Amino acid sequence: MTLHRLSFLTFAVLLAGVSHAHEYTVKQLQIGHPYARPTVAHQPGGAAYLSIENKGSQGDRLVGVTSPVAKSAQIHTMSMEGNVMKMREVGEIGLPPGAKVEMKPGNGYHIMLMGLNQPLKAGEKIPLTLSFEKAGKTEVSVLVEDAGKQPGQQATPVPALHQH
Ligand SMILES: [Cu+2]
Repeated sequence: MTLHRLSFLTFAVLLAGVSHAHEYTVKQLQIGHPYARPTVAHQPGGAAYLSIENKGSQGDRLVGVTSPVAKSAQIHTMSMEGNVMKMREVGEIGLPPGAKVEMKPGNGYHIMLMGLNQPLKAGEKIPLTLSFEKAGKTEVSVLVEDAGKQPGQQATPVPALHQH
């Protein structure tokens, strides 16, 4: 009976893990809905997005990202300079207590996947490891989502506009 109960609980926890909430908690950090945009064949890079909220009283920093699907991953920021959208590598994102960073296509931070081993296809999940200065490393699952499914958002203009 104990075993039965345990396996039911495990199942329930697994279900919760794959439901639409798609959230992760690492110490005091809450990571929400990691997703990426599909890429076309021969497109050298893709972008991934997620939110990070620091619910604790101690500051932290996102200091690195890696993924087995890409040769390297970088933290980028994107902003308008005049009429030109420019991206640059920032290396880290500061997370003071109470901070909430929301990555999204078209503005602000994103995670750049450079040198993709294969195109990112809608519906797939790719692993991404986030390294935090204090909370340490954690792996999240990034869902590849079609931009068309979210009205009001346009396809990400990557990596044609990249300026390194
Ligand atoms: Cu970028």
